[in-house]
Amino acid sequence: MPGVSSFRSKLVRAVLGASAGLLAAFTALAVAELVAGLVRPAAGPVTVVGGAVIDRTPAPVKDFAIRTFGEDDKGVLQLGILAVLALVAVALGMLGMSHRRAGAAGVLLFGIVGAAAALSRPDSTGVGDVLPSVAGALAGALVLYLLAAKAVQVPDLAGAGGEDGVGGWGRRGFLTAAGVTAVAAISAGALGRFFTGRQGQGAVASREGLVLPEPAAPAPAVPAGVRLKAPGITAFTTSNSDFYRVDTALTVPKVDAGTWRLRIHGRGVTRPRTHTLDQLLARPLIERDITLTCVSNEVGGPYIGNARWLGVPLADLLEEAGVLPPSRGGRADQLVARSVDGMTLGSPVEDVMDGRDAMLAVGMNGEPLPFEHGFPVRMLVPGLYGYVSACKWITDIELTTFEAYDPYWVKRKWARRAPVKTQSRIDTPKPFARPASGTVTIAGVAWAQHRGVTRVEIRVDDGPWQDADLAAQAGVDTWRQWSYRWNATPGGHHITVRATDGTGRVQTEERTRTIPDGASGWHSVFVTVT
Ligand SMILES: Nc1nc2c(c(=O)[nH]1)N[C@H]1C(S)=C(S)[C@@H](COP(=O)(O)O)O[C@H]1N2
Ligand SMILES: [Mo]
Repeated sequence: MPGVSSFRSKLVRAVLGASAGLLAAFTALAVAELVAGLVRPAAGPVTVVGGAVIDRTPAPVKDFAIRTFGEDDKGVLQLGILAVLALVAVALGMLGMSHRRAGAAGVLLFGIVGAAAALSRPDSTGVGDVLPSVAGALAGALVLYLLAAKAVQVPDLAGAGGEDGVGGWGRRGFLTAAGVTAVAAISAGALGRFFTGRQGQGAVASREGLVLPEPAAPAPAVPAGVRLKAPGITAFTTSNSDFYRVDTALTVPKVDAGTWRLRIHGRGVTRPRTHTLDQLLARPLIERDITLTCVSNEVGGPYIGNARWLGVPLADLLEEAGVLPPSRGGRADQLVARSVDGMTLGSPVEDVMDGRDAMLAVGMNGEPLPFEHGFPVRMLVPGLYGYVSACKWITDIELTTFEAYDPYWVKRKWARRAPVKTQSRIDTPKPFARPASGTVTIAGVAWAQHRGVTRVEIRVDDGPWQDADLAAQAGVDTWRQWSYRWNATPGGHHITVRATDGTGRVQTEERTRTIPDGASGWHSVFVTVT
């Protein structure tokens, strides 16, 4: 039956080719991981390709990813990269069955893509970044070449029939080669992970050993009544583990506090300086409750948190360096903060130096910053969205102008300047809840950082706006809880909220998208009272 046997041989060929391709790709990744672990943990293959993809993703798509996958967006991206890689590997493996050299060359080509991605990353330091991809690709190409050579000796392909003789050896030859490759690749990958982990341990130890000094200026006592008792309302202080996280880092930078440095330089800096962490900690520290918000937060969204931060007043450091704000004749209007992973964020020098509590934070809710939130030092400027102020893993501050330099997100069409827009959110009842009729507590938070919230109003359906009860105001830089006792009647109802900020301006009804400078509009939820 020639038809059956040729189908069988096609199937065997496909399976062998796919296996060879996948093993080659796996080996390439494992070897790259090993070399990255030895020379540069931040240049792991999936990390650099993922990073390059993130850099090139148009802002609306990135925004969509954050919205759809939330804080899982990076896991989804990594899975996506691995899936694409697997498909290409299968294709190259099949190609390798008939054209061994072409298959191997394809793997090498992929290595070049990885190397190019590594070089294009903003934190690239040159040749050390391409080594992992190049070494991985060489190993992968070699594996594909050798496995394809073994595979064609497998009986169903070599035409030796099902007899045991040569055919059995051919099959065993492929399986042995594949097994040895798999074990070697797994070992290389594990060793790479081990080296990467060991380098992170220095950073972990430096964080565990860090004792935060007492603040010279403790946070003002939080007035009684800042926290309302409404069930379901967002806590006034967000715990570190609940605090939202938004950044482009595929692997969280693990910075060793002992070797960390912050350089301050640029336009109008008459006394440029590089600070160590100990030098910063020896200065008088301030402690403040500050609410941080992401510009990608939709109306009613979760990307906001309020923590008690401990840090060095940034304006003082800048004054010492000779910097003047534009209003006092300074020549730089933009402060560009740069992180260890090459992210750049630009803030108005005027805002940083106008007396607000702009700081280089070292503590968050009584602990050293968690790695995810910027250990050892991050910047905060109350009143500005995170992407124009809150640089995590900061290592460099350059004074420049808005004219001269566009930071990362501005290059991607987000606004140069982005003060936080006045917003309010209904935390309870939840959308489509079915509360019983009678008294229903509507409650939530409102924020207008650095202007403060002075009024919150609730409207049910098309009824009149009614004043909500406000919690005490901790300060103009924090959000404010509110609640409203609603006499709920059976049926479907739309509940809408709006806030007024400290300048007397009512939150606008006009709906805008998050890009370019933050979402606006009123939050409303629909509930069915039973
Ligand atoms: N190094 C670095 N800092 C960064 C970012 C980043 O991607 N990289 N993202 C910024 C954005 S967009 C926001 S909203 C805040 C979020 O801070 P959090 O993750 O601690 O909540 O960090 C800012 N600082
Ligand atoms: Mo953000």
